[in-house]
Amino acid sequence: MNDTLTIAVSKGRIFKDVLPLLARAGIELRDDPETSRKLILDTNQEHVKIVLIRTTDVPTYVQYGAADLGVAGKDVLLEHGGAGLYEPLDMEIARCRLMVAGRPGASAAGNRLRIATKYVESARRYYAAQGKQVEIIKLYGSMELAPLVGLADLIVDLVDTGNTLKANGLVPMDHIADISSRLIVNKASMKMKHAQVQHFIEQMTAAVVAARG
Ligand code: PRT
Ligand code: MG
Repeated sequence: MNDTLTIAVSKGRIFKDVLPLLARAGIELRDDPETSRKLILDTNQEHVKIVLIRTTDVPTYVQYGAADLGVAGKDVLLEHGGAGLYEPLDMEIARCRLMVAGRPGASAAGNRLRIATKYVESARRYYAAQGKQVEIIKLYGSMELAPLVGLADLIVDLVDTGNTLKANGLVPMDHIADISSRLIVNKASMKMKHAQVQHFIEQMTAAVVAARG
């Protein structure tokens, strides 16, 4: 088991974008994740396995060495804090922007702005850097609803096309960060499995460059 590289990836948009990069490195899945209920997927390379987990859990698995490597959105990494992890490569996939949004002309209903978000740490840092006192309300999804029902004045959320905001009568306001998915590596694995990990990072780097076209 110890010469196996375990790579943590979440289902959804990251997985879809990671598959072609793995394929360029000659790594193909043995199981079809659409039909299989397995959480540990074999690949055509005996020593490479993929574990499928929730996107917010990816840094945690890698931090504790339950996976040697992982692919996680920068949004998730900013919330996690990065303890126990190296972040050697921008995979340049699942790109979007972390933004402040609200109803046009939104202002504080009370004496402090109320911000609804899943990205509590990023929001806290952003407003602290601006010297603004805000109240942050943690949500787990559907942030767009919060300003419509008076739960918050503004939201901090990911924006790609902007269609979700638009459909809910919201407008993008301030840009907080550009987001893409990053390759992350457990710090102990980087030492103990150095040759294998380094080889994988080099393969992924070449795949990312090739994908630029
Ligand atoms: O959905 P699930 O509970 O499984 O988890 P998840 O939502 O975290 O997974 P997934 O696959 O949706 O997102 C994984 C990662 O993709 C995120 O952590 C980001 O790094 C990245 N990513 C890139 C995005 C988007 N683009 C994105 N547009 N993640 C979410 N969105 C959502 C956004 O939150 C908003 O609801 O899409 C909506 C906005 O999209 P537009 O195109 O309407 O602007
Ligand atoms: Mg989602």
